[in-house]
Amino acid sequence: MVGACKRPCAKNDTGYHASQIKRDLAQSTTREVAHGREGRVLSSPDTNSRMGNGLSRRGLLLAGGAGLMLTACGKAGPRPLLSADSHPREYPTVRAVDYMAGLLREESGGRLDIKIYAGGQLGSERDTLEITTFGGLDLNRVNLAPLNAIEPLTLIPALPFLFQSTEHLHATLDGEVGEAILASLEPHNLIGLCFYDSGARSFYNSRRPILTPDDMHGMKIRVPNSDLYLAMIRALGADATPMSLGEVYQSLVQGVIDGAENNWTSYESGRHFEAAPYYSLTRHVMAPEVLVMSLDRWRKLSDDDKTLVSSAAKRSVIAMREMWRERVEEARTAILAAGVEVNEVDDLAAFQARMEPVWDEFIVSPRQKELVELTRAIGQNLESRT
Ligand code: GTR
Repeated sequence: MVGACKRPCAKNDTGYHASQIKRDLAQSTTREVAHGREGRVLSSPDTNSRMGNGLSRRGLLLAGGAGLMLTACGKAGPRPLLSADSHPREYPTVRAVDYMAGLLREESGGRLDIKIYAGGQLGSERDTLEITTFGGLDLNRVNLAPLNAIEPLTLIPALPFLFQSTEHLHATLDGEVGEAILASLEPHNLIGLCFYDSGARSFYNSRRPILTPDDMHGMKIRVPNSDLYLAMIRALGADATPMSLGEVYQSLVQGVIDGAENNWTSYESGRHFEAAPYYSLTRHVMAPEVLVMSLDRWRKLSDDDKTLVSSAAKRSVIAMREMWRERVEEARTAILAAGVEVNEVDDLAAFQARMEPVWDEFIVSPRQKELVELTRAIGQNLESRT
């Protein structure tokens, strides 16, 4: 994987060299860039921000443009689908895409494969999504949060206290609502392949256990780059600070923020618990992860290969749910063993009441309302059966 270097070259903790990443991406096809056609992109103040390894997003896009020229000259051979993930190699989302790669290799006789850049080495989820919409990356596993800014239907599963259980979440995502959300990504140059579990998000901080919304008053809480998350935290009386996942640990250590919110697994995997040892189980959001493909790359697949890719993605969901359950248990055990003060929150209704206005603020279109109603009906149906 790592190319031979004559002089010291930039290498990050996941073992990839900048030069290797450039080579991989130079083989990717970015028709939009080469033709100067700009699809709708995610707004970002740092349009040319530098990623790990000293690469800029613009540099990556240009590298992709060079790849198109190689393809046009007929010199580029088959290459794996390039995929990004903000989590490290052993995280269930990365393992799920790896599992999908195994299915593709087997079922295509080695013609189709996936190469995963894990650990956020290609930049934040917002950065990699932008690259994917241009076709500079083929696949991208992200949370729904960074998609909130471009597609209003993705806000639905991130509504506070929408899902009553994992069963409710699965029944929703595996049916009409999930299909509608995945399909809504196509006008944004993305094919939604599948959803992965992400558990429930709860608050953690460096100051004190949170039992009531008032305990959060004035706390600086990191949120993903999504207006919905900003609104939820502000509704609780805290000070919301948007930043990418990769910046959270350092910001906690330096006291730039007091806390954040996430599931057991991210809290443990990012070592956030070391700097923020109070974890209060509000379980306020159950927004899933999503695996997307660039529309440009998708269109270049034959019909048979499209079927192989969709089917492998769907089957990776089943494997991922198992991996997820196990990994959550491991994370919980590690966190408790580290002496983190974990508390249940008895008065969840107080949090729910404060956050409820964001439903009306963000669910405004008839289609959003219809899908929210469907989601609630699924929950009621499940409840009446128990
Ligand atoms: C995690 C999720 C990541 C990222 C992260 C965050 O739960 O798996 O994709 O969205 O949360 O808070 O940024």
